[in-house]
Amino acid sequence: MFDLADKRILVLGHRGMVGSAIIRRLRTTTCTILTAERSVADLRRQSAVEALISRLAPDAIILAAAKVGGIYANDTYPAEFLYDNLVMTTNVVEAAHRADVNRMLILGSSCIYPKFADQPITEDALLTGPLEPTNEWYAIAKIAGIKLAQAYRRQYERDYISAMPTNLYGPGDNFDLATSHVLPALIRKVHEAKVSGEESVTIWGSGTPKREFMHCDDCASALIYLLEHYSGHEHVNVGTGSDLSIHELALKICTAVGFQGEIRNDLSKPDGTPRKLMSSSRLQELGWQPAIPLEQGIPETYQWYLDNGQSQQEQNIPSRLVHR
Ligand code: GFB
Repeated sequence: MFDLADKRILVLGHRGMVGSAIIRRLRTTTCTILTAERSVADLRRQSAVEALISRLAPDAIILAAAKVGGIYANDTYPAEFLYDNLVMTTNVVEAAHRADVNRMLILGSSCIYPKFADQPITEDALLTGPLEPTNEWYAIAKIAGIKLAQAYRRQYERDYISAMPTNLYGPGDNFDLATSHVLPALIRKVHEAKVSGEESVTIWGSGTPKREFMHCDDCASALIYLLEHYSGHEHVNVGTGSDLSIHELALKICTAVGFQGEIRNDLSKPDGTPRKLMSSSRLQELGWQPAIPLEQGIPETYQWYLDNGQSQQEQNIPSRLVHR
């Protein structure tokens, strides 16, 4: 439906894990990839966003820029997670409309759904119950992204769509223990426990919550597929269709790292949502399937951490820590 050949595609958030994966995927096409450094355009400033989009005049925009983080960061910085994400999305959508950019893909998150939604979670579970308190701020901003796409589609006939990826991981992830998601955090913790000869590693919470994990390259592949093939009012879930408990994830990471110690639980830390397995049947019916299992993705991400993650820690790069 939307042929990428020779189109000008603006990727916002290209330095983050998902944005980088989107760039890798777009490089396999003949489109022209446009990006903007944060020093050139702070997406939280409307005039800067309007100037950027009218100057670049893209055919389509992928909005992958976001303030992201794990359960602790979401719970600790509610104002930033709400304000930054909300204002970036509203600025980009309005600026795109004003510049007559007719195609856009907005990224959201599986945390938009109610804390106790029926599993697997279908798209129509949106706004049917209370949100998980640790990430309701981020969730509200991401729900606003869905509604902005729908509102500009309805009032101005803009071909704007939104996609809701599940928990993502992969090369370029954030390994800072205070702000990261669970998978990179456990890679780092288990690696450090192994190197220092510890007898155990401690994971946050009970280990019983279940999560669905998707490699960022699978996510990028699905997102570009949607950009090419989907036009509609409804948002689309982007997941793998299977999940596992945090304890099971920790065991897989111990195997990949080669750590044989005990797994302990820090029950003072929150569990968050008990389960958020999404139904990705809408995406699969459109013709897309994931290709990277955890058994491949975890060792690959561990290798990336060994090659790059420790220097990321030393430099303490803020864009890696808080932007997708
Ligand atoms: O990945 P995570 O931080 O985010 O945590 P959410 C997932 C689960 O792993 C929680 C547990 O039950 C954590 O308590 N966990 C165990 C750990 N050990 C650790 C650890 O060392 N670090 C971390 N971070 N978790 C986020 C939302 O929720 O998911 C965001 O806050 C977003 O808004 C993102 O939606 C995808 O899956 O709970």
